[in-house]
Amino acid sequence: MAPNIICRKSWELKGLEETPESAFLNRRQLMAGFGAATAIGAAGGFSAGLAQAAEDPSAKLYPFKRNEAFVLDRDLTPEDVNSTYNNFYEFGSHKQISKAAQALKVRPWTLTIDGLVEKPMEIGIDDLIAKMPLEERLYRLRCVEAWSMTIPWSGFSLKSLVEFAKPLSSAKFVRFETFLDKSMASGQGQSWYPWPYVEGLTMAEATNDLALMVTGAYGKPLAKQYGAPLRLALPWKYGFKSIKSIVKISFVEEEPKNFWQVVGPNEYGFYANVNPEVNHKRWSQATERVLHTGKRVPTLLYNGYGEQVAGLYAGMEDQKIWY
Ligand SMILES: Nc1nc2c(c(=O)[nH]1)N[C@H]1C(S)=C(S)[C@@H](COP(=O)(O)O)O[C@H]1N2
Ligand SMILES: [Mo]
Repeated sequence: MAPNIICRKSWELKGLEETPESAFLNRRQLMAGFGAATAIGAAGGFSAGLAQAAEDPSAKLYPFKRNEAFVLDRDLTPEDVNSTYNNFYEFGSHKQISKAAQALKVRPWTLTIDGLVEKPMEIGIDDLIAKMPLEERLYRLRCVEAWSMTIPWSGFSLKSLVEFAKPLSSAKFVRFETFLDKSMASGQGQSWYPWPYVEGLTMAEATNDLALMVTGAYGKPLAKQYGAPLRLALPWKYGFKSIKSIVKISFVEEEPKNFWQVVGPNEYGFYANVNPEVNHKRWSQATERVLHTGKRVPTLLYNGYGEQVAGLYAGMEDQKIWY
């Protein structure tokens, strides 16, 4: 096992409290980030962004029909809790970014599909939505910082988008990229981060039924702070894999380096599957704080989705697949 994976029991760990993804940053960077956090945090509105849905041209398509195959063991996180506690570093390295995120311009929005595909293309978000099989699913989200939510997402399977893209057999991975525009997203002015945000999946992961491309939540188009107009939801992986505000999907041969791997090379691996037995360097992953109750509950292997995804990792137990 890699030296950074420590398997001490949770009660031996000092810092059970969650720490932001950015906690490894050096003091100078933290101080700079702090100034911005205070300024934006003070302006954060309680229900910022919830009204925006009405102006969205795709609003008339909602709500999507719920896929009853996805059931939860806990209540949904209320919308006002979810919409005011977000990780979206493009708009600040703290949770109160909902107000700042309203600067995100979600139309026109073009998705580029390129790399190892039959024919690279660009497609407008509304044209794409019109071609995809739309559904609603209730999913958990487990952040690596040890808090969790439960969310009614609207969208379509990533599998259906992969089929639409017609990748070549030489494609081994899918690479996702977020927009890049620091005039719109002040966080992208923080030069120590490797913008734009990038994520990746193996082809097998991308075509697993659980991988969801998200266009909406709570029965309407995505509020901007959730990563409008197109994000991923990968409920068996830590939240940072669920990349927001996607502008490009590339089919590639090599394993993409994701944002957090570049920022903290000894911390965040490519797979980042939820595993309560593999502690983070500075805190336990054995339990999670349910955001809307404040209660700690046990974290489950693959965040409870083992039945659907464990097969993807058969034979990989000895590899460093979590971190
Ligand atoms: N582009 C981008 N995508 C991102 C992030 C980000 O900072 N930028 N944060 C990630 C993290 S750490 C988490 S936990 C989830 C949070 O999603 P939510 O704010 O909708 O709960 O988004 C993920 N996707
Ligand atoms: Mo996260």
